[in-house]
Amino acid sequence: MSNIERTLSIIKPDAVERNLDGQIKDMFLSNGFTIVQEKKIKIGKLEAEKFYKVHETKPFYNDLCTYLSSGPIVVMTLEKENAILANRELMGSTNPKDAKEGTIRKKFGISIDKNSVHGSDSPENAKIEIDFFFNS
Ligand code: IDP
Ligand code: MG
Repeated sequence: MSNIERTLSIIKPDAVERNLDGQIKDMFLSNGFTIVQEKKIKIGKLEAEKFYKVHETKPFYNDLCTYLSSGPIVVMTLEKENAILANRELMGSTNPKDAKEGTIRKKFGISIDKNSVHGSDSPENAKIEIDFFFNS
C-alpha cells in the first residue's frame, strides 16, 4: 500500500552560510523527494525556543536555539513515499562523525551542533513542524 508522507526539512545556518542549500536541495530531488513548499527565513531566538521545545531540558538547548536563530535557514515541506524515515536516512546520524557515506550530514556536517539539516522524526511531529512554519 502506498504511504505518501510529508516531512519538514530545515537547511540550518551553517549550510546556508556556506551556500550549500542548492546542493542539498539537489540531493532531496535526486532521491525522489518533491519540494512542496519552501522559504528562506531568519527566525528569532523565541521562535527557535518554541520549535525545539522538546529539547528544553537538554544541556545544549540554549546553544541550539541561539544557533538556529543565528542566520538564514531554508525551510521546506518534502513529500515522498515514507518521507519521514526516508529523510532521516538521507540526513544521516545526528553526529556527522557517525553518519554513513552518501548522507547529507556526512557530506556537509561540521559537528554535532552544526550538522546542516533538521528533519522531522515522526508523523505527529512532521505535522506539528509543517504547521509551525507554513500554517501560522
Ligand atoms: P536530530 O536533529 O538528528 O533529530 P536531536 O536529538 O533531535 O537530533 O537534536 C536536535 C539537534 O540538537 C541536533 O540536530 C543537534 O544540532 C543538536 N544536538 C543534539 N545533541 C547534541 C549534543 O549532544 N550537543 C550539542 N548539540 C546537540
Ligand atoms: Mg530531532
